[in-house]
Amino acid sequence: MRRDRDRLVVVSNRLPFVFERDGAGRWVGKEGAGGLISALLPVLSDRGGVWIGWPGTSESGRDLERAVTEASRESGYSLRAVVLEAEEVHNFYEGFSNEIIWPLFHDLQSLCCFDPVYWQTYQQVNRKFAAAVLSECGDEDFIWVHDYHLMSVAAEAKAMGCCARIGFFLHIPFPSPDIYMKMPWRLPLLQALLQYDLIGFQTPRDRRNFVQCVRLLIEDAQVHGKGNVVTVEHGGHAARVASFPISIDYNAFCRQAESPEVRAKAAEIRALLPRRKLILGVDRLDYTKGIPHRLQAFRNTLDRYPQLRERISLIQVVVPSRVDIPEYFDLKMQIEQLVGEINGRFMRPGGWVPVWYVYSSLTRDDLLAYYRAADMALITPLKDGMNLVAKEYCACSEENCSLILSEFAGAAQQLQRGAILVNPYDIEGVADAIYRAYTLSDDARRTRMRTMRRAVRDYDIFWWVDTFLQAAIGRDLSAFPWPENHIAEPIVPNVPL
Ligand code: GDG
Repeated sequence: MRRDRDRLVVVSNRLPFVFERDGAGRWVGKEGAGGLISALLPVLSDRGGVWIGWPGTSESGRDLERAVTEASRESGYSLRAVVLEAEEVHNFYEGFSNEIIWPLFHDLQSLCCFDPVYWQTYQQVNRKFAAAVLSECGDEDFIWVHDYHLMSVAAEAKAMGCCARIGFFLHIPFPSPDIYMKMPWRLPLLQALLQYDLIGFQTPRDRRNFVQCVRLLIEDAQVHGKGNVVTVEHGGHAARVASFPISIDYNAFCRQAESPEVRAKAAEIRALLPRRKLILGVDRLDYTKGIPHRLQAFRNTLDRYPQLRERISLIQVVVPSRVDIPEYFDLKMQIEQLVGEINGRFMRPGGWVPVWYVYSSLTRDDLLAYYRAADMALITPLKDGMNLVAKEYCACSEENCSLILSEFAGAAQQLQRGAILVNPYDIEGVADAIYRAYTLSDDARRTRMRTMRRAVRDYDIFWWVDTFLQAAIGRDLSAFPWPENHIAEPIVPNVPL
């Protein structure tokens, strides 16, 4: 279908609405609240646009179609649902996406299940998304595909005759060649990615890993340029490759954190846990987040720094996710066993509880109240594309607070001059970092937090959207204001200020 304006067509695995049945059994859609949605909304309403994605259920029918149409009307942009059969959801989403790409790209290859059926279904489902793209957009539109579920959409769409420009952003890390090589379908997947016109990664490390894989696997690929933006030519097609660190709506987070509701809730938390420093961890239940390692590090702090007993408490929020899958259920058991063990060993009856464990998803106000109440955040994923919780903490906390951050989170690249960087596998190193954050002077904490806030404020989610779209239209980005530290490599842990 041809249109007369160059609209933005966003493609992601899930639509930005959650569809659920109401009390009367009718489907209703509720708009999600993520940063990506709020950043893309102005562009979608200004240029006009479509969001293509799976509605999150393998049921179909008139009532669901009606709910999608109503959601479109409410949102101000069109929604196009891609219907998936239950078996497709199993093999494409749970299988290829979450049992292969998710663990492999987070360097956890031993958790991968390389079932050939998963790959076949992945291609089939990517073809379905490509068909939806083709029927929705014209040659002048720009198509922006998101994340690891949809790496083959451009290849499939171009094979069907699509001439529009297509960009892709990978929200998770891209692994080093040693790890990527384990993928049985490493070559066709890389070739498919190169069909995009623009390929965006979170960090220079991810971009460099990708380019190294291309050089190793595709002999005749030509790589031009240096610095953050390079061009890969292969088979008569040129793909631009760059890194664009995603961020948050900094001002919106600051505003909400200052609201009377959030302040009151934060005061309540502090009143419940008085006379100690509060350390906060907030993670979705996932094996990449390093929650057991973190609890072991906290236990190690209490062991090796007994003077901190009764002076610190860890608030660990775990947001439920995929507990029907054995690995996730086992992880939950492991976390709860460690929490029980630490509390059983160190707790003072009627008094101090070392670990406050919250297994629940939170309202935005409650989440921000934890950010505001905590004296330090302990964010130690084993690997993470970016980690927005780290940036949100910087926007919402008081100024004299500290961030202890895994050097394997994408956010470490930008926050390295303010955060205390740690190797999450190094239990004693993380324990020492907790002690260091505890003993840091007020001045040092403020200076570090100000540095991090500037980095998050100056390169927020709107900068991210704008820069990606500028790159997509071929703008010369060499003079672009890239974040400080974004080009410099490698990360130098704990640079003194
Ligand atoms: C991918 C990449 C990359 C969490 N719990 C609650 C809640 N949250 C919100 C946080 C934050 C978001 O969810 C989680 O942010 P992550 O950065 O961990 O991202 P994911 O969406 O899981 O994953 C990641 C990201 O994409 C963006 O590119 O950073 O590396 O894996 O915004 O605030 N929000 C509320 N209640 C909760 O309980 N309201």
